[in-house]
Amino acid sequence: MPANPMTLPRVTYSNIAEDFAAVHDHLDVLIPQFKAGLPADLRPNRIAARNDADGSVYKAVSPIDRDIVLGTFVEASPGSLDRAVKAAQAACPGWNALGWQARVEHLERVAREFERRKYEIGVACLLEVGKSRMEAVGEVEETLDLIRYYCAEMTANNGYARDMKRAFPQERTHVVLRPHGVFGVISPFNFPLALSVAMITGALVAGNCVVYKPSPMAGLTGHLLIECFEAAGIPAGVVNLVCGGATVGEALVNHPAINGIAFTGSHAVGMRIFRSMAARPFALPVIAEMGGKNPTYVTQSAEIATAAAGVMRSAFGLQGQKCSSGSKVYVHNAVYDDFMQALVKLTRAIQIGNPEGRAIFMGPVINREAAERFDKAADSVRQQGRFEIGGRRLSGGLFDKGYYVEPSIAVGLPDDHCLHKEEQFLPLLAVKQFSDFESALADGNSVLYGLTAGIYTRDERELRLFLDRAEAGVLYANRASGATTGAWPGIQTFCGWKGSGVSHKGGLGPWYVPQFMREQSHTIME
Ligand code: UN1
Repeated sequence: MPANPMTLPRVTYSNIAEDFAAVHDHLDVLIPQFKAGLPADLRPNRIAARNDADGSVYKAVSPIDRDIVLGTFVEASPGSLDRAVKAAQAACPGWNALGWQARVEHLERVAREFERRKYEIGVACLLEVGKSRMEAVGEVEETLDLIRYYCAEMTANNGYARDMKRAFPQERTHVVLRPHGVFGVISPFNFPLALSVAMITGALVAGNCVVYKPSPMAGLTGHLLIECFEAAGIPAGVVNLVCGGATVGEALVNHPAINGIAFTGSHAVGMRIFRSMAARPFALPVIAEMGGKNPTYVTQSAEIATAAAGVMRSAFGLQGQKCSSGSKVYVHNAVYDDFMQALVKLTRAIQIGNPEGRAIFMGPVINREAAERFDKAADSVRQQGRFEIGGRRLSGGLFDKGYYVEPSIAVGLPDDHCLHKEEQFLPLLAVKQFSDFESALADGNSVLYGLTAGIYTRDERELRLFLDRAEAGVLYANRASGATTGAWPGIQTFCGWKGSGVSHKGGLGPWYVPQFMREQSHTIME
């Protein structure tokens, strides 16, 4: 008798030592079932809970194997986008008038619907992004916790309303955070569930309505998410789905009736959005998380096995396609040989292949463009340094049907090499040796980004220096499950400093939801 999926152990990114055999058994049954049921017919956009097929049609295939067709989607036409914004605008007064308690109840129903379908949606994510089983199921659990955490924050803060002091006995003042109106939500392919739902939930629970544009590589999960919102009875128009690429995204950002944008993606696109929103007659909120070049420091006092495990998992988990990926490691001279030996051993043991399989840790990179970026970066490593391991694309069999690359560790690169300075979003790790920890920290800070950073040390002074000086919003010490990855709602917060964010408040944390609101003070003479 198959296990009840609701009683299976929860996968997070960090409980790696648990026994997930029962989860795997369930997925063994579910994956072929889901693939067999993938609809070949068109998935139109959803505007005010109705189909809208206006626009050009495109077919999406799995990065695992181009023969797996995920579905046929519609790149929203300008008219369709306009209808979506207007539908959201029309739904705003009613959604806001419900009050925050009713909105929380609605979103808790969404969470229950999502929970009911979580493994199916996790499988969709695995097929659509090429995530390993554990990354995909971890992401559905993270998504669930995100909805519940933001609802709990709304409740704990009494809807962000409070009474203020009285200047006179007959004068009372009340302060309240109120929604802006219509938020455009633009999300990336790499965490199509968690990042979409985080931004949508933040906007909705605060009382805004949403026009949601998933990544063009993530229309399937985008549709499944919207199904959950609709099945949970979210009123029509409160959340609308428009698929498409940069053209649709730009039209959304530039639509005159938009009141704010929540975006997760590249620094270049995030800053373009930020600047175009600032060019409006008055400033509108942009909540953006924009990638990272996340360093890890392995000091002389590090526990080597833990450090190697954490660095390997953060560099190569999800094929290095996380904004939290650890793509640069600074290793003290005295432990360099031991650390590299341990890291290369773990890297060599990584199983790459079809992530439908139980033991696969790395699947494909997302598309041809990513594979070509890999080739270009690898060529430049071979010219200016060398690979300790990896550096090649894989070919033969399934590898010819998707874009599979080796987990790769580069050494001996010049300081200004792109692997030291720029986000690659690929399984490429650059290693640097150091003798002076303070200089290494300064070097690790000398990048555009400031998202996550990690350290392995048993020295209190080094730990203190790291916590005081690392210029990033998410810091980890001595973690085997991930040197720089694996933040969880309500546990870590996820705040991009410098080029990694614009609002300086983090996702997953207590100051996220208020960013979707504006303050109003009510003073009334009695
Ligand atoms: C991302 O890295 O793109 O902390 C989003 C983590 C996950 C994912 C964050 N919560 O690794």
